[in-house]
Amino acid sequence: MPKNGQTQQFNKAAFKAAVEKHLTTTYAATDDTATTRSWYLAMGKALAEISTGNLLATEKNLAEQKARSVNYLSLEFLIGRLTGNNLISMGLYENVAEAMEEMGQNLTDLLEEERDPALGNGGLGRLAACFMDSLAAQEYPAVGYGLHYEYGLFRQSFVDGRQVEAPDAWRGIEGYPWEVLRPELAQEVSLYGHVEAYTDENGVECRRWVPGMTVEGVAWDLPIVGYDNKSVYPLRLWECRSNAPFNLARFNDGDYVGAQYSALEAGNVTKVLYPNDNHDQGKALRLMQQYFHCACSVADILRRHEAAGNTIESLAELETIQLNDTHPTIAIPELMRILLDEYKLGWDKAWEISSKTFAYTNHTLLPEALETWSEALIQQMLPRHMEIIFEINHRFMKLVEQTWPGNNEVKRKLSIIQEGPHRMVRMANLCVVSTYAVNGVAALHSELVKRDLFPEFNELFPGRLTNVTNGVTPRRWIKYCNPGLSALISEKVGNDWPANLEKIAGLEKFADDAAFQKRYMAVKKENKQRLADWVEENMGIELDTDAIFDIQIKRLHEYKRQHLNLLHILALYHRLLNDPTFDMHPRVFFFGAKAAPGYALAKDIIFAINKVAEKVNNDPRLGGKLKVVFIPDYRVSLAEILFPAADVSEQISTAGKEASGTGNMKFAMNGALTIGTMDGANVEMREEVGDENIFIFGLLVDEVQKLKEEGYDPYRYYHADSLLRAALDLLETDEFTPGNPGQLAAIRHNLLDGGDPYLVLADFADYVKTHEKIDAEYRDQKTWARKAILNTALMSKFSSDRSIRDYANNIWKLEPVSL
Ligand code: 26M
Repeated sequence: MPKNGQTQQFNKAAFKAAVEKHLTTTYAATDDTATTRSWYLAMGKALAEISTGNLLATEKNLAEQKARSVNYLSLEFLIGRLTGNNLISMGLYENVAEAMEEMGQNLTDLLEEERDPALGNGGLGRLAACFMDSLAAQEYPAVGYGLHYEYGLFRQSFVDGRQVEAPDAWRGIEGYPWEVLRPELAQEVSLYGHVEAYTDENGVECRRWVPGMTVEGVAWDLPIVGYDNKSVYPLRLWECRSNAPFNLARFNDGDYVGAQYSALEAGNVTKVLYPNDNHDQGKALRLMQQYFHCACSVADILRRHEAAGNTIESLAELETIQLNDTHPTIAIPELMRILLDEYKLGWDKAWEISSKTFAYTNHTLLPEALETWSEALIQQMLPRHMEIIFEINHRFMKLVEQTWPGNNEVKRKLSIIQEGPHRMVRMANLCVVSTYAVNGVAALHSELVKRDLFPEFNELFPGRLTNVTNGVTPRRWIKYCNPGLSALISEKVGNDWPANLEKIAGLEKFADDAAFQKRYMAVKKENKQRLADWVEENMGIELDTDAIFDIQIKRLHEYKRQHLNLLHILALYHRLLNDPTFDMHPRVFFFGAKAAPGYALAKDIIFAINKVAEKVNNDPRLGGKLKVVFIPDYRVSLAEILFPAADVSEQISTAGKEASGTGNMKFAMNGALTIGTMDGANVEMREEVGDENIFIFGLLVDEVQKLKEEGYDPYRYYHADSLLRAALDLLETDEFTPGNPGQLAAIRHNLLDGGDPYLVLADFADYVKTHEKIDAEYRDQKTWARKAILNTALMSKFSSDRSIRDYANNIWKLEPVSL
């Protein structure tokens, strides 16, 4: 098979016939009535026919070979549009463009018809999508298990600068062309009820769950197409449907009708993705989503295992289950329940299998993001699971007693059950106790997991806590989104770099080559123009592509410090208007961010940035030097335009708070220079590119901790720094909200009287100084080009292919199986 070419047999006439067939029989359109949308849908269906065939072939081959597989359990997969990406993976981009052209259709226009499947919030969901891409590209046998939400992450618009949320019906009324229903894989899922003791036919005392009701789980598969190979793995998404006839009988016989049902209509369970990010809310319906996801997924894993003719005792040899954060933790007691109550294994055997099957990834240290569930809620919804959790904890507490005899404090700290008036189940503790591997997502983060979050667990289970640094797929985040740069890279290092990112190191030797620098910067300019065109067309703001494009795109959160960026903008505004000696290279500050709907301060920050943008963009006194653009409804498809267009990447979280970051990697690959703190994966990026090719500022983790211990006083910085004072005080005036002073004051208040929990003021001065350095260095385009090229050249570590190899070699012990 020729590599980096067409991996798919392509018969143009047959393909065109398939498109025509779907146009008429699936979408009831004729050549005359078909819209661009119907053409896109029909093309998608014709392509899905190919991928579905390969999906079934891959499934069959893996079952026959009894291959060891990973099951990636995640409540979120932020996959982004599939059509363009799958065309690239199949090696059919040009062929299909030509076929569609012959039918009078432009492929680029057709691709724009696809809505983003926004089945995730941010980093964690996008990581799951990159990992599926890398598993398939390297043919590590895998199934992704997620939820088929009817509504994905809300759509965001701004009304008078304020975020307004609207539902995201990502499938449209026609359904999503890439998804295939797998009716034969449906599962029944139980909820509520009680546990009863009984004596089995052998006279053994047993316990079993007598459910109060059941719902149905229906599987939809999305094809994850391996780049440049024939493997296609399923992303299996479960949709909840009510099985009303069965339930009605139970509802009617009186016994089972209780208040507990009133909240639930089965159709609601997978209705909508919860829009939280790094914040735990403890809502019952969310627990139901988690359990529904886990019950369907575990049952499907066991079904596959048995269908391939394997015994339950060999489960851990053939299957591993990776938990993407604690969201799918309930899969652990679910597997234990099945092993104990259905397979009738003893506790020790069941525990051995289960604890050798599960591994867990931690994505956060933020206390408010660590999930806990009320014991009472679990008891009511999943009574047998609560029993099993108690038993796990009971046995674990004995181990703690052996290790630290008589030490009740350490028991209280490590217990899976948090004591108090309302007992809570700590899901992270349950994970660490019940899995064979726990990993953080960047070197620094994993060290802090060991040192600060779970020090005693690290003593109890030496070697269990490890690191796998995150990565991103170079197929979507370079090849697909940055065709100009991709062509340039291929010319210099050959065209197999998307599957072997180590190859881009070959660019290093061109970093000082003036001709190459010119072409590299010309590509950057084109990408900036593409973004400027989008902004002009969609927001009516005109931009100068000679300006520095400075971009911060990520969820809105205090710890990510979009308000530090805002304060810097206010400082520039102040200096441009008040300091005649001050000069700066023109700059455009871009933001893209959604705030969780209940997060008031995050919404205030969005409002403030929008108000500042309104004023700044129209103030003739600034001479066009300063522009602020808040891109509405930031999502994967817009990220694909933003990353390639950046000169400067903002990665400015308080040290110790951002577990890894992944946008930081996408920017650097695409030649943006990072301004960032020593946090998350920024630390490792600095190691790769060298200190001269990244702009690091701010307090280090230990300095942050020390300052907090000593008693941090934000007013000290306010009084000592007149520029900071000017910036903060602007928030109290009506400068940006004419006639309404104080509309932006909540941010100032949070920073000064609210104690500035993320040390924005402490890092402000260094941040400003570092931006001055950026301003100066940008003026020397040769040096800048050299640094940008080196960033692209030295990012190979951050391919998600490398992350997946780390998981496969160090945790999963998984071998590729090629089709
Ligand atoms: C919580 C409760 C209810 C509903 C949803 C949630 C929830 C959803 C997503 C909580 C956290 C969620 O995601 C957290 C996240 O995205 N973390 C990021 O993970 C990335 C991948 O590892 C890291 O790069 C980021 O640093 C980390 O913040």
